[in-house]
Amino acid sequence: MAKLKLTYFDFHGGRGEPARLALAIGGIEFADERIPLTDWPRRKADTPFGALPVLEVDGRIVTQSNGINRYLGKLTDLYPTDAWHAALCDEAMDAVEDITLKVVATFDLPEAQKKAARQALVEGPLRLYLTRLQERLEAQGSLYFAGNRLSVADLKVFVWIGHLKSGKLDHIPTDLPDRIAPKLVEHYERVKAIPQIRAYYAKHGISG
Ligand SMILES: N[C@@H](CCC(=O)N[C@@H](CS)C(=O)NCC(=O)O)C(=O)O
Repeated sequence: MAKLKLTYFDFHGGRGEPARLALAIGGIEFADERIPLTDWPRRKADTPFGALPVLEVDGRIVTQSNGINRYLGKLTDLYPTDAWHAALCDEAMDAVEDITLKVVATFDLPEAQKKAARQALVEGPLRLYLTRLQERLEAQGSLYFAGNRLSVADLKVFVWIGHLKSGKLDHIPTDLPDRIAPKLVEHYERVKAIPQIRAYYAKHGISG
């Protein structure tokens, strides 16, 4: 087995979290490097695109979270082998990327503008992505996004719904997913109940 090191920020969630969860589910050992935000300005220039996550495989590095998810999904049997199911898996992951970019664009706005921008997101894009992702899940039988079994797409959507529900995003009501996309919340709870995921968060001191 290749020697793996995953570098991401020292918080739970974000673009590095699905990769951590895939490795935990697959029971694959890896160096779990978590960079404090205070160290980031010093480390940023050492990364290929000035961003994280970065995956190191036997000394070689690769970036781009969804590509990393696919690579690790192949190592952990969490990426569909069927081409159509793989396309569905990619669709869900890329949709989460699209909406994430819209939310991230509000992070550094002055408070009044941030409030207005996030209220507009709640009424527009967030509502749309929640609705449409729920429809895509339902079209696959409501349990998983691709191939009727767990894949890295489920992990990516799980992390996104967790972020929306976390209360860390001011002006985005934490019950938005429950109101707009209850099937995605059921999916979130289903993924959260996976024994390796429970064990992973328990190991990191996160309960519930
Ligand atoms: N397209 C890249 C985006 C990576 C990205 O923007 N990562 C954020 C954290 S989620 C980051 O490193 N931000 C710090 C910065 O841009 O300085 C990916 O999917 O990996």
